[in-house]
Amino acid sequence: MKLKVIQTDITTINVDAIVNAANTSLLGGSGVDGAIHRKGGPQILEECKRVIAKQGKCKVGEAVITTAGNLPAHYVIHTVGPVWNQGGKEKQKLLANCYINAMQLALNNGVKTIAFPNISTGIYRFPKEIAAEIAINAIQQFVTQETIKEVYFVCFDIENFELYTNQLVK
Ligand code: AR6
Repeated sequence: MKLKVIQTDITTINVDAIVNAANTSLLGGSGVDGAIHRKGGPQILEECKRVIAKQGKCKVGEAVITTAGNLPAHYVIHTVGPVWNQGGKEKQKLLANCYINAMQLALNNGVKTIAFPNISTGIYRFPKEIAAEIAINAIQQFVTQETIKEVYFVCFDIENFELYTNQLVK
C-alpha cells in the first residue's frame, strides 16, 4: 500500500473512492462537502437520504458509502469528523475512527485506490499538525492488508501539504 500526498481539489481525482468530510445529517454543507455534492450532482444526496432513512444520522467517527454521481470516482465515503472546540484525547480518537472506519468500508467494497481530505481541519477547526499525525497513524494500521493499493492524502492548502509531506518522510 502506497501513501501519497497531493495538493488539489478532491473532486477532480480519478480513484475508486473519495472520502467526504460530512456532518451528522449527511445532507451536505460547505467546504469539501459542498464541493462534492455540487460537482457530484443530486444522486449523492438522494443516496445519503436513503441511508439516513434506514439507519438514522451518521455519528461522529462513523462512515457510510454512496455513489459518486458525476464525479470521476466510483464511490463517496462520507465520514463525520469531530469539532475541535476544547480538543482533548476523545476528539483525537474520534478523528482516528473516521480514517479507520472509512478504510474498513473501502475494504468491504473492494476499493483499491482511495483519497482522503484533511478531515476536521476546516470548519471543525482541528489543529492541522495533530490531525495530520492522527491521519497518517490511522492509515498505517492498514499496511498489511493487500486490497487497497494507494491512499492519497489530498491537501487543499499549502500548510497541510507541507505538514503531510514532512511527517511522511520522518
Ligand atoms: N478538495 C479537497 N479539500 C478541500 C476542498 C476540496 N474541494 N474544499 C475544502 N477542502 P471542511 P471539516 C479542505 O471545512 O473541517 C462542512 O460544512 C479544507 O481546506 O470541508 O471536517 C460539513 O458539512 C480543509 O483542509 O471540513 C461539516 O458541517 C479540509 O478540506 C463541516 O464542514 C476539511 O475542511 C465539516 O468540517
